[in-house]
Amino acid sequence: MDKILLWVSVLTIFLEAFAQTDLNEKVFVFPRESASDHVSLIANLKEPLQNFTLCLRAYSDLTRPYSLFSYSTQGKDNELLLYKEKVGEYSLYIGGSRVTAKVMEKFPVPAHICTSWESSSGIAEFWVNGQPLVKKGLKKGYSVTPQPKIIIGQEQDAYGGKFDQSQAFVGEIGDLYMWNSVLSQDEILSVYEGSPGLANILDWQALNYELKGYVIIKPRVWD
Ligand SMILES: *[C@@H]1O[C@H](CO)[C@@H](O)[C@H](O)[C@H]1NC(C)=O
Ligand SMILES: [Ca+2]
Repeated sequence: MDKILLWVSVLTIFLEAFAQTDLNEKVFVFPRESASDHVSLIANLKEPLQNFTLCLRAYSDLTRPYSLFSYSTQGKDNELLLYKEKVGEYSLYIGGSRVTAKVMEKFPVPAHICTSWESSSGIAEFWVNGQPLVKKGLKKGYSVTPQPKIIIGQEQDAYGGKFDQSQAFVGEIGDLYMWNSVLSQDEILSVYEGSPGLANILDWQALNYELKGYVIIKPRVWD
């Protein structure tokens, strides 16, 4: 019995390793509005998070609000959420609280977005196309709960579900990376220029994901 369990866990580790895909130069296309199409990202996150940086590229011609990155945990649906309120306005939720920052933005153009948060100061940063937005602060001293469901394309109002079509993403998303540290300005600029290095939570070049519904992988033809 123990031997069987051992083989099952070896096989699981093996399959998880194989499930990692290099999506360099590719995007997830969310081609229609729905309350179901999404991508589930699998991250190995077992410890509470005190610091993180999240970066991605997004191209959408939506003018209504939408979710860019939805991280929920048991009983905490807005544990970590990157949300676009409207053209030129981004929000970050941590532990259910929210900060918003504004930027001059053309529309519709692709954007490279990074956001970071540091528990010890509560400082949240946004970077859009390598430009820093005004720093804000929230949830000083908090730790982001681990064991998340991470979903791209929909906004979770429950652990892994309860999507709302009016918050769904329609467009293309690529180059998604997440680190368990706050990146410096130089590091953010390297990521923006396409040299992210190794990302230890989520790495677009070794991504473990599941496509659900109408989501298509295509080459990225913009930057
Ligand atoms: C988070 O960042 C602070 C510095 O801002 C550092 O002191 C602390 O050790 C970091 N925590 C972890 C778990 O890396
Ligand atoms: Ca929510």
